[in-house]
Amino acid sequence: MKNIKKLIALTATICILVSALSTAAFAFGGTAVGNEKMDIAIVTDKTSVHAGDVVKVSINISNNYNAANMRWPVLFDNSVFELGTEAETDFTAASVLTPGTSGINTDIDTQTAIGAGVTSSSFKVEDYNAVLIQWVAGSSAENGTQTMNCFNSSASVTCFTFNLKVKADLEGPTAIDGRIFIPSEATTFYYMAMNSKTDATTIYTMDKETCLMTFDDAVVTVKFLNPEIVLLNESVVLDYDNNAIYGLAEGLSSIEDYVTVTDGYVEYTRFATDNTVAPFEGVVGTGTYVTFMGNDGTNLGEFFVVIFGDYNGDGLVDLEDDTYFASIANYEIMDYFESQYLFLACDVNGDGSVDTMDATDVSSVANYDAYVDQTLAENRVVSYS
Ligand SMILES: [Ca+2]
Ligand SMILES: [Ca+2]
Repeated sequence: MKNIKKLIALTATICILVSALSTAAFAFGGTAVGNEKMDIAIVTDKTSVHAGDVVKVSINISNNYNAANMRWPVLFDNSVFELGTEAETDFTAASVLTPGTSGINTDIDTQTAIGAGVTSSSFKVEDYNAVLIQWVAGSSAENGTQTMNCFNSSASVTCFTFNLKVKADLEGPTAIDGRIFIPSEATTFYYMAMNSKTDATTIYTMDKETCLMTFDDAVVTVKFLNPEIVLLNESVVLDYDNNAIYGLAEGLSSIEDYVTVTDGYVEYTRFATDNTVAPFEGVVGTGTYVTFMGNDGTNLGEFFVVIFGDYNGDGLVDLEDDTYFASIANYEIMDYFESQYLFLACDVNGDGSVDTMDATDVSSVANYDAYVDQTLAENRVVSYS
């Protein structure tokens, strides 16, 4: 409700602004330059999610004119996403837009958001929900001159962010795509601009024909753990973003104590460090490729094994890996950049990069001073002392 009030307040602000501009010293006397354009990209902080996750949505904008007002109807698949509480939605206008007035209306239907004139059957209320974002430039005195804080940026910058929730009751097993977008057909955009930020008589408005706008959508894929795949140990992680399985132990010959398949089985092959497929040799190490199969032949999911610190894939972290890590630290081995599972295995301390710190960690393991706790998310090398 607060958000609606915010938008009503915004609308009032616009009216006041417009009337002040037209009745006082300000007037709509400006003219469009003729080359006005704006590019709007919707970007999410993740593209692969699970039911119940939160997705941070950014509206990134570049333009070539002094925008004094912007309004964006953002639609999203309502079968996939929902809005949380106001606190969870956490609508934020970036500091590049301040001082100014921003608001989000989260309690608005699709049709109202995009405009009643848009009759396209592509945007049915039963398929999409919407939020309406609006911003009005404020003014400030710069060197004694009243200046409107217009938005004008040739580089794409994040102007707004808000959160969407992936519905918690979504069920697989097939992955579902959810789309977040601004329909170019919308009639509710607001195109107020100024020739000069310090001259309020130069305000003008544009329309679709006089301001070219492009829109990039965001697509988020919701993936599901197939209920046939049963985790037997709470330390094991099926990482869908990286197609990796970890949280195992060193020296395993199978993963049967960690994961099982109801009415099915696990197939093993192996990826050598040169990324070629090789036969499984009874050793579960980095690069072992497990496929969870149903007895009816259904492929239920495929994952690379990651044993942190095991570069050569023999399932152990030892002196051989230490030698490889010395080469990695000297930039003589770079192939871990080409395979996400190998990168994960080489980032032993879990800080997001592969460097000398990981090499030092593996060295201390090779020298029997420490061991790798495969169940930890970071700082996995634990000293014996
Ligand atoms: Ca090894
Ligand atoms: Ca690291």
